[in-house]
Amino acid sequence: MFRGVIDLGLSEHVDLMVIAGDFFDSAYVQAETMRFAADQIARLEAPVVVVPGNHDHVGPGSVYDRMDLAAVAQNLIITRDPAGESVLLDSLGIEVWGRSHTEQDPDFAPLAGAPPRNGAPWHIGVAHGHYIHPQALLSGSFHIFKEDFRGLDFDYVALGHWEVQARVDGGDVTAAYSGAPEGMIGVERRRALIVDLEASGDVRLSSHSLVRDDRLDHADIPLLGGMSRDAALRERNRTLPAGRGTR
Ligand SMILES: [Mn+2]
Repeated sequence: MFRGVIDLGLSEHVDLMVIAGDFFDSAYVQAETMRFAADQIARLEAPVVVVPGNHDHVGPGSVYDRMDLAAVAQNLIITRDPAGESVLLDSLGIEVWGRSHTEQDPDFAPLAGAPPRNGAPWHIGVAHGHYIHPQALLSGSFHIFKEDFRGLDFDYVALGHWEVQARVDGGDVTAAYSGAPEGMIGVERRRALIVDLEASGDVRLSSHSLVRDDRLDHADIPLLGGMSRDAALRERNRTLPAGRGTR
């Protein structure tokens, strides 16, 4: 599937690839798998920015300390700063910002401290976390609430952590989970997202199957509405059995 993602990038002539975390499932993947990943990234011949998620976190025991992937794939940029880090791709007029996960922080807020744009025409955020929508309530960690998008100076937010592919309501900001190309049981798989940053300033997504001739336009990609923190807490307390859910 990853080979297919790179093939799609090549056939679509992408200028940049963003991987919004959980690129590797754990720090214990085989060296052969890491080498394969780096070889594939090197084929793209465009910058590839990885913002590590919880499965491929930075810090002690990081999978990225096992092997110098960027020595094989010189177009690979891995962010490392849990407080957030910007990567300027000057020739593209794009700046990418994201916070790298560590294993130590269950209260990690993926969009906290997002900076305003800093001169580059396009500003892309990367957020690895769990978007809270009416069916999601407060399960999982690394919550992203509707209000977390308010005031963000991003043209697009690339979301990671979910296997499903979906757009989410980011207010004025276009935001989506690409989903995991390999997917998981019960989740449609074998797709990747292409993001078009158009001269008009519009951001348009398209979803591409990696195994058949099948493309979904922006409006046909499922869209989930979000919840505020307060509404999610109220709803969770209402639906939990009496005596539980005191917060
Ligand atoms: Mn994750």
